[in-house]
Amino acid sequence: MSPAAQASAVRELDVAIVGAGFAGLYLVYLLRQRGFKVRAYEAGGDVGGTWYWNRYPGCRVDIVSMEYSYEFSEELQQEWQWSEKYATQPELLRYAQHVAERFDLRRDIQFNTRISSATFNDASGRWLVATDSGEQVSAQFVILATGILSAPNLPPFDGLESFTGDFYHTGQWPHEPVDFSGQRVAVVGTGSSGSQSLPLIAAQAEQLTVFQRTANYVIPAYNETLQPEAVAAIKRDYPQRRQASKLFPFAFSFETTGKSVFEFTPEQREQIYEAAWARGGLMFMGVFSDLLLDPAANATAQAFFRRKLDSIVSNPLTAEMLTPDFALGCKRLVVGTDFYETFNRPNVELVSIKHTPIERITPDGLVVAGKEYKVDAIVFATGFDANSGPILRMDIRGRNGLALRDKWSGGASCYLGLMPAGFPNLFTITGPGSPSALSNVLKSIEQHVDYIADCLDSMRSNGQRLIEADEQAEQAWALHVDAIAAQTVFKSCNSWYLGSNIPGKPRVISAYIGWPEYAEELAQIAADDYRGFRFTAA
Ligand code: N01
Repeated sequence: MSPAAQASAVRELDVAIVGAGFAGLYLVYLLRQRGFKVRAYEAGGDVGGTWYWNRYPGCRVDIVSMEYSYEFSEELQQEWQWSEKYATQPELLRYAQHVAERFDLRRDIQFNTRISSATFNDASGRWLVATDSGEQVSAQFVILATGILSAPNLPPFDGLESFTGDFYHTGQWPHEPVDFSGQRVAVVGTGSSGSQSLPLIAAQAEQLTVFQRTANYVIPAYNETLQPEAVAAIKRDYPQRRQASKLFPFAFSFETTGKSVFEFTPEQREQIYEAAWARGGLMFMGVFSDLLLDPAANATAQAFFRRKLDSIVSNPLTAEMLTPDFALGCKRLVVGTDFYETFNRPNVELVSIKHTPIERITPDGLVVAGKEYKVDAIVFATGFDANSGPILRMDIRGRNGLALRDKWSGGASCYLGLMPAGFPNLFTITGPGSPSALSNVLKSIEQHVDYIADCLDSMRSNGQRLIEADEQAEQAWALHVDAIAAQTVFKSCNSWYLGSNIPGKPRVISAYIGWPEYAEELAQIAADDYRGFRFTAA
């Protein structure tokens, strides 16, 4: 076939997968093993997703690596050696690359290829998927393994194009190391990316100015090198430990009293908080059973946090500025190292932009409240258009040409977080309305991929061609997801969980707070002949 004919030929697949991060890799592995003809399309130059793009200094995972890793292969989990409690981005990327090589996945992944559209053909019951280079793919199923945090958000700051220095977004970091030595650097944003990177930037740069809109809760990671004996102990009964971890809310293990704050005296509470602080990590917010449910309980954690912050930050005014003014846990806690200590350095300045936003960017720096801060480089740690963001950057059209953008104009919704009604045979992995970011996402990925693979198997053996979510089932699920969130602190502030970090985005909770019941419910739905889905025979 000539190159031109080759380019215009339509590739036929059983399953087109969008993305080759941790979800896409496991999809390629499992669906290929089950005999489906699959191909993954990946915008990046290699596997790894989040861990391919986010290469900023200090980038690492906030769930312990022995749990934030695949369990689908006992050989893999036995042979892979994590070196630290919380792996760094380079190690996580090497892990993804190892998985791709070990299971020979790359031959079914097309890199440097962005999917621009996917259109369902009502007559043929197949999807036509188009790449940014004009290639066309016909597939029975499309699975969006696009990740939760893969569409970087760079706010349209006035004058950015005039800036004469270098600027970076943490989620699109260069592949070569960036050297800030001798430079005046600005970091905009103090979520996980900003908070993880700024201690390292401060240690290198001549001057660091941090522009903070909302102070966040930063809990120490107390990262450490993993000891071989401790790793061996875990690996001795890894499968049982994995099972036990998945019975915890959020799908990873943590220490908790399992009781209300108010079952303890103030002195006992203080000791428990101290111990939780000394352990560090995300699940500080799980040390009492009601911290995420009861504002009064949460207030005790906030007060403890404020005392800690005051004891670390030497300038009281800076400590005041760094104090969050919302419920602990509402925005994702930041797991950091030396974050507060960094503000005691003489070369670090904190500028609050809470009431006086960045006015504009000039050739030499940033202007806030009429004052110009001159810098040589700007790091935008301004987050992501999460969850539905990467999905809606594609033009996806379902039954009768319905655009997903229109369907989701009031907020994203999928039945069980798996499939939007009106879009037959289109699945999402960790999609809107599934536990996604409010779980150990590696476990959520494996659960979704296993579930979808079983569903496709069942359709094949039952001679079914199409699966689609029932509109009413989807609406009922969305109400349920929202009702659960309304009982927690998660709707009490603005966060990317709600989409409220993106101007104009509908304020809808994107994650289902309900692991492990979620996995049990999905298993029951499958046992009830996939209740809430409709099938069409071949
Ligand atoms: O993004 P964020 P992130 N002007 O949205 C500010 C995961 N992650 O990349 O809070 C000025 O949390 C914004 O201010 P505000 C993790 O799940 C994990 O840091 O909207 N400022 C905020 O301070 C995490 O939660 C790790 O008022 C603006 C910051 O930018 C998620 O990714 C590491 C602004 C954005 O914070 C996202 O984290 C990194 C504007 N116009 C990321 N717009 C681990 O540790 C936004 N901001 C595993």
